[in-house]
Amino acid sequence: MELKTTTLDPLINLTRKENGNKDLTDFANHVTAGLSHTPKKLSSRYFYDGPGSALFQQIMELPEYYPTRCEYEVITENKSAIAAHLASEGFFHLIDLGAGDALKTKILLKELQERRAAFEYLPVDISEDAMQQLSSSLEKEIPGLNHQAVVGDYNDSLEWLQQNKSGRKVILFLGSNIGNFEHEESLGFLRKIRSHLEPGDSLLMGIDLRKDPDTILRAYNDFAGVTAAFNLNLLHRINRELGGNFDVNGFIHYPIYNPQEGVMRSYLVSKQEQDVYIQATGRSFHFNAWEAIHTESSYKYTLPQIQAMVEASGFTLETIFQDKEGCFADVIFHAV
Ligand code: AVI
Repeated sequence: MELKTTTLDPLINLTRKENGNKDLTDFANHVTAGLSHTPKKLSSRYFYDGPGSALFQQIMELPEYYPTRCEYEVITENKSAIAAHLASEGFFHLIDLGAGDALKTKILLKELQERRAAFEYLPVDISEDAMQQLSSSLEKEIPGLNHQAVVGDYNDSLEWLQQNKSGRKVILFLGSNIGNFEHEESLGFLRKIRSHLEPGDSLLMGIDLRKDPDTILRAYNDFAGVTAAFNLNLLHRINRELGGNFDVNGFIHYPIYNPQEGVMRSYLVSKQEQDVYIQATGRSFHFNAWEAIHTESSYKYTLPQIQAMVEASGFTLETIFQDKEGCFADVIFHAV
């Protein structure tokens, strides 16, 4: 097969500056709604500003954070079978949702390139820094790779891809990012992905599996306190971007795993009664002593749950790849 050699703009930014004020207004509205809600809540979507993304990189290197290592093993051990599946039907667009540093995807990219597969790599991420770094690292590490990075949220990027890229598509959704959606949202999101695909297109999704609750809890409560800093950064971000006066030391990171629901929930708990003023919202918010803000859910799945969720979204299961210990699964689905 021949490699496609079109010259592409290396980076497309769908979040350009003119959206800056809208993004800030959305953030301020989200904070007003979440801190007025009983019980208080904020979305983990807002974890990933510059400092938050850097902290997440550190989390992925922690000894306690097993998902990255387990998925790395799944992809390394099965790269040949996965690449054979992806490249079985000629040219395709490989769309990597939430690509970040693409550490695991690069294993597949190298394998695909060795097989001289015909494809174009389209990493998508909300962080422009991450996409710029990824573009330059791809040029050094995988010369000749046909790629174009897209900066944007999942929805805008899927729309852009539908309008600008025709032909077979394979979506990668690695790193158990699906776990950060509540169950109903994950169904809605997978249906949205499906609506941007044609029958015969594929989805390769990485999902963290249920396991010893202590192992899970440790992964979100690491000894070095990096996950605590990651969670607390949300309050720093509100201070920086919305003119908040959170005393961040007045809050603690508190993660707890529910083994019946298979969900890790993280909270920020106020150590004392306090009021916080946030300029961009024009309001103060009251916290009772030990009142908590729910900031993140990380769902862990069983294999039957994964199959049911994805089949309910218009896909059929093709193959499940797992690491030796059964910690993590990467699953290929076909759009029907
Ligand atoms: C991005 N996401 C899949 C991570 C997770 O495991 O839920 C985010 C994270 N939160 C705390 N540690 C890592």
